[in-house]
Amino acid sequence: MVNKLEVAWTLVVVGLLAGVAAYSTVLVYHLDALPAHPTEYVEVIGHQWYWEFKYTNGTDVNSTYDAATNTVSGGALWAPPGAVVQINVTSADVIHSFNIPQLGVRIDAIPGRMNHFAFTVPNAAAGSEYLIQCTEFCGTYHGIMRSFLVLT
Ligand SMILES: [Cu+2]
Repeated sequence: MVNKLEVAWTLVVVGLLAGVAAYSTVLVYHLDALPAHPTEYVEVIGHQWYWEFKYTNGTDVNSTYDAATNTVSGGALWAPPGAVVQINVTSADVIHSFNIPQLGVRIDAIPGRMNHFAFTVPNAAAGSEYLIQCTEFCGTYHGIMRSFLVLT
């Protein structure tokens, strides 16, 4: 004989799980949504072991990190405060991961694939720097595969 209480608590759990599944599905689509009109598009290309940034105005820089001085040469990811930046991320060799920890930006750089992510640059003073670090082990110099987001 079926206990009515068992049926009730089973239906309550099924209802809760269905609600969580529906909410999660909607949330995932919202998290993936890109802004209709970003301030800037930047193509980010991972290389062993540096980042390349291609801007829509034709500027193309290889950003190389110097661990001794904690500086980058060649260029950086430049953006004005408050800008909405869409990054289109790929790799020229192995899998990397483009990460700006302070801003919660993290997207994989995969050869042969273009991944998209958008974020809002903080309203901080011009010259402020945010560390960019590769977070996918990609070989010998993975640890110094760094750059900076620099506010212009
Ligand atoms: Cu890497």
